[in-house]
Amino acid sequence: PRATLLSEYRPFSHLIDAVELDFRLAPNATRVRSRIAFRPNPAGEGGPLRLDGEGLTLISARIDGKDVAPRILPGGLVCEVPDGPFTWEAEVEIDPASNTALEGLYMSNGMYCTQCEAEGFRKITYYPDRPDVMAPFTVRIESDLPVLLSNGNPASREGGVAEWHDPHPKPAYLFALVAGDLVAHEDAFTTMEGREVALAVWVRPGDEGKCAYAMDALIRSMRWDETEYGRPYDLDVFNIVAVDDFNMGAMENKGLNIFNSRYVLASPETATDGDYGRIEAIVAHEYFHNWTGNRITCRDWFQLCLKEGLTVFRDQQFTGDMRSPAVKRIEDAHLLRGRQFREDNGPLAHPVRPESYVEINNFYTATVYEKGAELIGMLRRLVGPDAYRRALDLYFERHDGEACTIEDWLAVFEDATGRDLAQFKRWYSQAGTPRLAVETARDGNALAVTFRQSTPPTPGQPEKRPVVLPVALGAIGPDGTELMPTRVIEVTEAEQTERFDLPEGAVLSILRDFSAPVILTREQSAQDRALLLAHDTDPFNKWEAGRTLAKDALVAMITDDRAPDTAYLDALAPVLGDETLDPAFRALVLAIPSDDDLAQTLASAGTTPDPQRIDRARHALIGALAKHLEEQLSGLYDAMRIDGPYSPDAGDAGRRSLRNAALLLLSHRDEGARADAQFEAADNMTDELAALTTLLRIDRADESVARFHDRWRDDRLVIDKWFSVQVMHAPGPKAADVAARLTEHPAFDWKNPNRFRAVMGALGANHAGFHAEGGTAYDLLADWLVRLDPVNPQTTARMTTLFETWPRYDADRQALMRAALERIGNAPGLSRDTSEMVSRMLG
Ligand code: BAL
Ligand code: ZN
Repeated sequence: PRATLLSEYRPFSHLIDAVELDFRLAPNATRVRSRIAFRPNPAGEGGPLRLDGEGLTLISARIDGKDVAPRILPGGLVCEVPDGPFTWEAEVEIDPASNTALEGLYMSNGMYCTQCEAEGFRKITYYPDRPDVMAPFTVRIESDLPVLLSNGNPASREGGVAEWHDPHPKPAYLFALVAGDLVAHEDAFTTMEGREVALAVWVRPGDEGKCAYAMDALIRSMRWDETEYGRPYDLDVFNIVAVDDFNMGAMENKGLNIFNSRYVLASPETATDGDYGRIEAIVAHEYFHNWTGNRITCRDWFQLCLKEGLTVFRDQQFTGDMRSPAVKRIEDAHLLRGRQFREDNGPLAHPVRPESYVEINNFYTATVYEKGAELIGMLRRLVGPDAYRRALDLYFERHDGEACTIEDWLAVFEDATGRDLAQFKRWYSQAGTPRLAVETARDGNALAVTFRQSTPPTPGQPEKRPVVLPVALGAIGPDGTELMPTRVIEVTEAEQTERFDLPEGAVLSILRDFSAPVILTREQSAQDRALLLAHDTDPFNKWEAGRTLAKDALVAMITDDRAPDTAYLDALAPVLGDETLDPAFRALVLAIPSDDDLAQTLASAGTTPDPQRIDRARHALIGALAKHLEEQLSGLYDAMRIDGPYSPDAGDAGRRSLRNAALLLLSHRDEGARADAQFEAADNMTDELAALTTLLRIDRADESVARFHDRWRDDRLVIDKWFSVQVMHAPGPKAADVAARLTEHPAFDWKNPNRFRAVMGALGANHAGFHAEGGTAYDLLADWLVRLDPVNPQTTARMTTLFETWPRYDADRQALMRAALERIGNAPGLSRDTSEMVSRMLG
């Protein structure tokens, strides 16, 4: 199939003044009637009307009341139309019950629901399915199901017919419809403008007791967007619906957000602290899209980061405000390195604003989302918070109701601040992670710091130019006092030297708050790192110092068979014992870098990672840490215990995370005695699952695994966890067998994306298991992806990325991974989605 190119963008031939849709729902034969008021677009190029459509049976088509016979093509139709305004009417039939791809209108547990982003609306009716065509929608739904929902405000409800009207012009990808036997958890919100908004979270009967946290997160998001961005809500209702079968996390349809049920449903017994945190963040993310995505949308899908990068940045700010900004920043940087750096340093590297795609669903990536958010964060750091807010106000004022580009976004910043952003714009077009090497030279108290930036080549981009790097730095004295508070240097050249007046012994703390998404390389002694771990005033770099010490120790163990570095073990003790530090932060300091993280670190330093050696070294370090700190860990385990009812708040969650990090280490000393006891006594899923995971990690979990299943067999979201942890924490050589055995379990419903990911995603995440000798895990994953592709191309394509790291490994593993990819690539009738991914990975 032909690629779509950014350079070929042309406005659509027509504008739309109004859309009316009429649905008569039936599982295998839903009728959709459309009535669309078109008029010529003065900016368009004329010509016939071309509408997108896929898998539709056209029953009739009329223009201004007269039958017409459009030419049906693969992917749409073409019809001659009058020169002036006209009304298009069509009726089509579709088959939601057979729609396993979960795009367009489909069914999940007897309920009808939709997913239209990016190009699912064309599976519902013929339409210009592109984000720059915006229109107000009126929707009529006929069905005997009790709850009938669509976008906008309810207009009428009589018997089995409901009508909805959305006054805000929107692109088709924000259309949504839900019909089902659902129950609501209701609340209300009064906006800063005095609008009364009825709020509801709709779920399957039996789940209504698990909606309170999502509702609470929604209300806090609505308030936060008013106070922080001045953005009120703009309809009389806001509905959230939870769906079990869903490809993504959630979807921001106007006034009717549809969520994967795992990001809505929570109770203390069934959801972990991590689940609560993700629910809060995703509810906020989808709500924030109302302004950044819906009212101001994207001109074309190349501009996806315009709404996603900005909205991720906003949800990160929100979580930081609700919880701890320091902990949130560390978690986000960690996620960026784990997912986005991995993508950016492999065959799937692409710019934050790609310039070509075959299937746009393949570009909902960590680069577009998370690196896209980093670009917003850098802009804010460069212009300052006040100018950032002025620029955002101008953005909303200038572009409300429009479909925009990155050029529009940057122009707002240039106009609001007077800054020239021409060089900054390279961040949007240049793929790859910049390396920033730092060297220092001293002359008395004058410290010259030289920064050298370079970005390695990425597919299709052999040459790279310097980008703008805001580098936040400070300095700590040998006695631990701060000698230089944080200042931001703008590194714009390939090589640039800055001078500081700092006495002998001062230790620089560079890239504070992870101020730019780069790989920092710098020679620094273990002693200086330990000083920063003990005394840095910047929480990110304090954590980073410990992390770098851990990585250095591990790399020495992996490559030179060294013993664990006691300097690292000694440096940890005072931080763990510092009661002025947030327990959540201390838990992060105690976390050992993951296998994948180490593999990436080794690969970017030019060493081929050996998964078995990495796994052994990591285990050895954990054992050494547990032995060295046993008494302190045992004290922490007891001290962090919470008596009293479970609360998902950040304070309690932090205590649990430190306690459970200690539990994991202590299991190497007590043979799992504490974990066994905790597994039996836990009154919340965080502690129960942490205990089970700990037992799995020391390979003593058989009984607990069975008991967990018996306890939770009727809770689908908990059973997803049961599948996942067994594979994720299986000893490397056993992981593929465990996964294969679980795919034969009667509850392995492989057509459900959550369940499929619970097993296959976990296999990919078990580094030693996925890369175990012989390639059994590669083959198992490939077999399942070949099977899933005809059923659900989007999820299949997404999961092929588990192979994206193949170039890192030794020749044998490379050959096995490539062979697995080739086998997927050669599957007869392979989807466009998966075939694009495979060919990009094989190069
Ligand atoms: N727009 C797709 C889901 C999300 O990013 O919110
Ligand atoms: Zn989003």
